[in-house]
Amino acid sequence: MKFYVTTPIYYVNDRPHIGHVYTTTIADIAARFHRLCGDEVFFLTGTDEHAAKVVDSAAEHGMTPQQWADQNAQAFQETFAKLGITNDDFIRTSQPRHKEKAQQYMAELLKTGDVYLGEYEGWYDAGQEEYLPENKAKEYEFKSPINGKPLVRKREKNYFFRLSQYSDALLKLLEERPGFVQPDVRRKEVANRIREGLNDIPISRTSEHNWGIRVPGDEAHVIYVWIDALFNYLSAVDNPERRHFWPADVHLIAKDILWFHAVIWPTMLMALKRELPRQVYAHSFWISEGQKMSKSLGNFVDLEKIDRYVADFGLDALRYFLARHGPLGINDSDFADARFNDVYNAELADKMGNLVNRTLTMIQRYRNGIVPQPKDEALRAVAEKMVSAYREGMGCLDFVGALEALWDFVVRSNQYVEESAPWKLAKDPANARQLDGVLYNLAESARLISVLVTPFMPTIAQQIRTQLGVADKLQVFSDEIAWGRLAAGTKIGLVAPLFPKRT
Ligand code: ME8
Repeated sequence: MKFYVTTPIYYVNDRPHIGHVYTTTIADIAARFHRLCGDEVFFLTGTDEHAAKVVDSAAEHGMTPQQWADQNAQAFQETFAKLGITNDDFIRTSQPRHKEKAQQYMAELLKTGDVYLGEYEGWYDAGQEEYLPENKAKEYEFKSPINGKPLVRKREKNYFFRLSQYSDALLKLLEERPGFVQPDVRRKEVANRIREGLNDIPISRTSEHNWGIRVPGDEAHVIYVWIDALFNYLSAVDNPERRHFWPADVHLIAKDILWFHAVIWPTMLMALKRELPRQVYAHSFWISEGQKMSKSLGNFVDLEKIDRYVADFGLDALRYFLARHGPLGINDSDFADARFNDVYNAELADKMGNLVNRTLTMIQRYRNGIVPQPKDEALRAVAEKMVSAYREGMGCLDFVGALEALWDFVVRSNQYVEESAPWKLAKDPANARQLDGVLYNLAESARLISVLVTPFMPTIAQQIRTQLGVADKLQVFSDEIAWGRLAAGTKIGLVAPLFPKRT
């Protein structure tokens, strides 16, 4: 099976922050899981570079827009590399390979009869590069719902796309394929807004700055930056080697840009007669220390702060925190320092770290570091039930559910240690076989945990495997999850705490 996952392409004007890191990390976890399952994965991220504000910022910094974009795109690439993100490609909309394809799609659109030249006047949110419908503009008191800056009344001659003709097709799509927009609440929001009526939308802008992709055959216009940006998902794989990846399996985004992905993008693809992506998944937002992140409040989780967390707790702990306590689903999440600390200590150090550490320490102490023979399969049924819940969660981006199932199993295994009290069994040689069986079950649990945490905490997973003496490369997921795979007689490695306690 193939699996094609994308993140938004980020505005090159911003510095990367926790929001960008979050979506990209979630996509990375999905990509790693599918690779583990043996799927052929294509994981795409990148930068959106033709926004008008790039021209302004570049000028402020005494650079050309391209120089400014190059510098900032590099910051994103370096950040993702540093954070161990395994994207297969990084697309930049200023790259010739993208520009060429975008022009080709635009030329195709111009021929469809769905596009006409018209004039538009409306309320424009310059920060978001989008027009707001009259009623929305009013609702937000003519200020940007995103950055609070006043909307601008603007009039432009543009190429328009007949979005208004697509209401029925879109509503049918949402009804027939409920998985197309997830979570359900978001799909319903989109459907309700479609029912309020769709206006035709501009897909070009007058090219004031010579920054953007020209509309083929019309020097006066560039492709509207949002249309240019959406094209990236297709342009990146629109070549003989990658064509089989289309349609994308999931476009991972946050709720702020759902309209573009759930309404505009599929209608573009319908007009272009291309297959639609299988899913658009819109997660919610990180806030920070209980409030909306804002530079002026000083609660922005920026790169420097992210670096500090990685230095203090390790990259894998950050990934775990993002996946387990982040805004997948419909609720916003709070990135709070105290919460991070608690999660690290309670869930990582006390539960998982402790289970693995005490298991290996006992094998060291009571069995000279050799994994003993199995006796019974006391944990097998719970393990199998957990694996199936984990699998289900991983398959539908319910990473919180998958991790909950896994952590329940960790808790159950810790209880099993208490109940079977190996330290008591060790006192009487008559219990030797019993003790063997308990230690084997625990070691096998640790192995299984190492497999299942791999997409979330690849380094920790490898550390567990090295300590357990099974450091060789993971085989395919379906084999690895079979209970009893750990060979008796395995010599364990050096034992060390996975998550040293923090205060
Ligand atoms: O919108 N919490 O780019 P962008 C969680 N270029 N995720 C967040 C977040 C937060 N507080 N803030 C940002 C654009 N994000 C366009 C996209 S795609 C064809 C073009 C993440 O740089 C989240 O994924 O503003 C959100 O959708 C994205 O960053 C917006 O990134």
